[in-house]
Amino acid sequence: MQIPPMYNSGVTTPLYDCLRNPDHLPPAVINLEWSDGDVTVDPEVQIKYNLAIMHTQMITQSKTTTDFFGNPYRAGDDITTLNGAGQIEQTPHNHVHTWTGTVVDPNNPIDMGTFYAAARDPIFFAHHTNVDRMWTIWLNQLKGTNFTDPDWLNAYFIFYNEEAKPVRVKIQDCLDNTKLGYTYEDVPIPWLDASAKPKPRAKAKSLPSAPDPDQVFPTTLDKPINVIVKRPKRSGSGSSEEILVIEGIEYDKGNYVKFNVCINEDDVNASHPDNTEFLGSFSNLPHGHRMNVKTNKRFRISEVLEELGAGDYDRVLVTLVPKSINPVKINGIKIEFDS
Ligand SMILES: [Cu+2]
Repeated sequence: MQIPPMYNSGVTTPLYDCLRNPDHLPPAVINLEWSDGDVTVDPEVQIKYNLAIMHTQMITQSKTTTDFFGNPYRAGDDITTLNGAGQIEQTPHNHVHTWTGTVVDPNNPIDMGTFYAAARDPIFFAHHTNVDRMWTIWLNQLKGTNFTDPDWLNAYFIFYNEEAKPVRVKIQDCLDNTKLGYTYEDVPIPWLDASAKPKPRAKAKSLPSAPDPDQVFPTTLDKPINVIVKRPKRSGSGSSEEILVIEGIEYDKGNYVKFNVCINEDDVNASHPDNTEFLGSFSNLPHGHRMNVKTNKRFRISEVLEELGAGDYDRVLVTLVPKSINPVKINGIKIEFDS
């Protein structure tokens, strides 16, 4: 879980890029939930966290096609309202970018740490190939399915072919890597069984007091916020899962933004990605241009609450922990059933 040596042999290799965070060169182990200012932990501990993060993102939080890919974004939609990104697009994808290419000032990231310049670093292509490999694992081993919506299948991008001629490539032409002439090496997947575990506690205790979301939001997230959120009543024999929705997250997409989200956690300073209480994070990889945008972030929580021994609680404690200094406004938090 380090930058491979072939990318790091100084100026003797074209795969080297001097615009990487010098603190993150080998032997540093990547932090797949990296926030600017995180303290470094022992390599074995970081690897344990990373495996739990992968399990959470690829399995616990990626049950449906929309979980994995994100919500539809169609031609003509308002470009300032983002409907919600896919799970692995945020974590680990965004954090591999920022971990590799953010130095000192998260608002002035270099190469990998910023959207417009990421592909100047040759390691970008290895990173994105690995995201593609995760997609293949999710389809073939975890039995995920692609969208069948024609708007998605027929969406296209312009690339240049080997004769430097522009060609139109549709998404539906890229869905089977074997037809594109490549497969991924069949290697063990160490995160398949690495699920996060509840923190050891004497017994489930009652939740600490905290305000309702209506008393807190909208607000700027400049310090940790606790709210107690009511769970919706289940009608009939419905079995759809509960989704925690962080609503109306407003920020400037030119900025680095990150906050973590915990559930039924009474000590967020001691909450780590291998704890079930650590749900995950919201993050924005800085773009080259500025624009105020608004989006939502969704987390599956039914299984999480069962694991925490809180399956029959009628409310949950949700904590948002800012991990960046740029302004982020939150408009609400609610729990709804998966539709
Ligand atoms: Cu990327």
